[in-house]
Amino acid sequence: SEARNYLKHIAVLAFPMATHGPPLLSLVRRLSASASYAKFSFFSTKESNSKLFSEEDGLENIKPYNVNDGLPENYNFAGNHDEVMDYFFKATPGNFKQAMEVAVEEVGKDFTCIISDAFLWFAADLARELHITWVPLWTSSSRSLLLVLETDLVHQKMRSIINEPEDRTIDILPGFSELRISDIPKELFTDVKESQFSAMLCKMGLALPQAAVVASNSFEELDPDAVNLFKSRLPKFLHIGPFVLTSPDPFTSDPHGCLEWLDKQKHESVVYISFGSVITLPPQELAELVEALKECKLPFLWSFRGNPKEELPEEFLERTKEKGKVVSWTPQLRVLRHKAIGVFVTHCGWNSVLDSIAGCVPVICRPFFGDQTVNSRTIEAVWGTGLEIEGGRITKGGLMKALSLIMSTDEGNKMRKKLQHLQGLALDAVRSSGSSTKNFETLVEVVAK
Ligand code: U2F
Repeated sequence: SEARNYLKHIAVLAFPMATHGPPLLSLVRRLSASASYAKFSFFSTKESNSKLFSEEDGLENIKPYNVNDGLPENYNFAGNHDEVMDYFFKATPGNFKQAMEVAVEEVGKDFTCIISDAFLWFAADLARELHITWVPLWTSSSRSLLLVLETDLVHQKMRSIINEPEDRTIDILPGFSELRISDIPKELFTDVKESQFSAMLCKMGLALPQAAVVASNSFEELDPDAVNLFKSRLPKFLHIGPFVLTSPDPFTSDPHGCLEWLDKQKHESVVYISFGSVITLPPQELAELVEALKECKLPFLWSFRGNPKEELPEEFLERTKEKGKVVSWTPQLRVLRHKAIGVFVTHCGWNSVLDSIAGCVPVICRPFFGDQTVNSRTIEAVWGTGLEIEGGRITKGGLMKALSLIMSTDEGNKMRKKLQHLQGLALDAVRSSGSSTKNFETLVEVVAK
């Protein structure tokens, strides 16, 4: 296939951690289907590429290239994702540049465009040096990005209410009046010299206005206030999602037989628990969650990061083996679309939020970092599709209370109705004349230019 003459050669730069690669690859697959004249060279670390691509993919015009992950030789991963990220960022942009040269040589064509995860702000500089366009993809909510773009305003507002209680609301932008001090991502206040993540957000905020367009895995109708705010801040912001409705599900395999197990459970009876791809619960909260699951009568399915046999009490696993299933990974979207699921306990990672809308499953929110606190607040106070866990941390009492509100009162049904409404809006957005489809067509034009 290298012998083919491609009219365009597009570099795709992935952020290799958490669930950032899968949505970027979804976007690229979709683009490649409507741009067969283009070759897409996809750059990520070896580990990330090996999860994203398989031999059978048969993607003729998408080719993965590995970039150096920056880790010292024989590095032993002991659960510290921040450390891995620090090493990765130290290796950028040199690692990408090196691999990009290899791809240009192989394909025999210079790059005509760079698509990247928005986190990789330096792609703006690479594109400028090459005199080509930069198209970043934002993989989370519109609200969380607006707060990053308005970091100065956030700081100014916060200074004016210093020493006020954490649950004080803080009206930063029109339509954001429900936000409390505690919902503002703490990364916006961390010294950029001390945190790569904070430095990255800051640089990203400065770089994004240089993009030809910014794409996002959301849809306009989900958050009209945000759409309005973007008009003056990032006029070329294109909502082209949700990818759960536009693209094949990247996580379909079910080695632990979760779906078969769900088939045996009653309608809307199961509690599904997952805190995404990187978070492990602090020991105290793990213990409280275990106690709640022991006491409550509901069946549960738990996607557990780590080793359940080592980290969960044997007595708990033994006692709940009939009504509960603890596994290392589930086909989450399929799980949430299963009629047996009644509620989803989540960290509010953006992909999980979209999964919950696609499956119309009310959520109980336990956010941890970054965008998650804003997503959680939006779910409870704006969309009304879930509850925040009392006190911000999992306790037996707090969880039992939220579970019984959603599973045994009309609150759960009200949330499901609201979710059905949002799901309908999402389906409309991805129809042939829908907003996300139109925005995607604009994106194709930019990429093909
Ligand atoms: C980071 O998010 P995470 O990777 O921690 O979590 P999600 O955005 O919720 O994505 C998890 C994905 O993995 C899938 C699930 C989602 O697509 O369907 N999954 C699964 O298939 N099976 C499982 O057992 C568990 C998960 C970050 F932490 C967040 O704050 C950001 O919002 C997010 C996007 O930028 O990235």
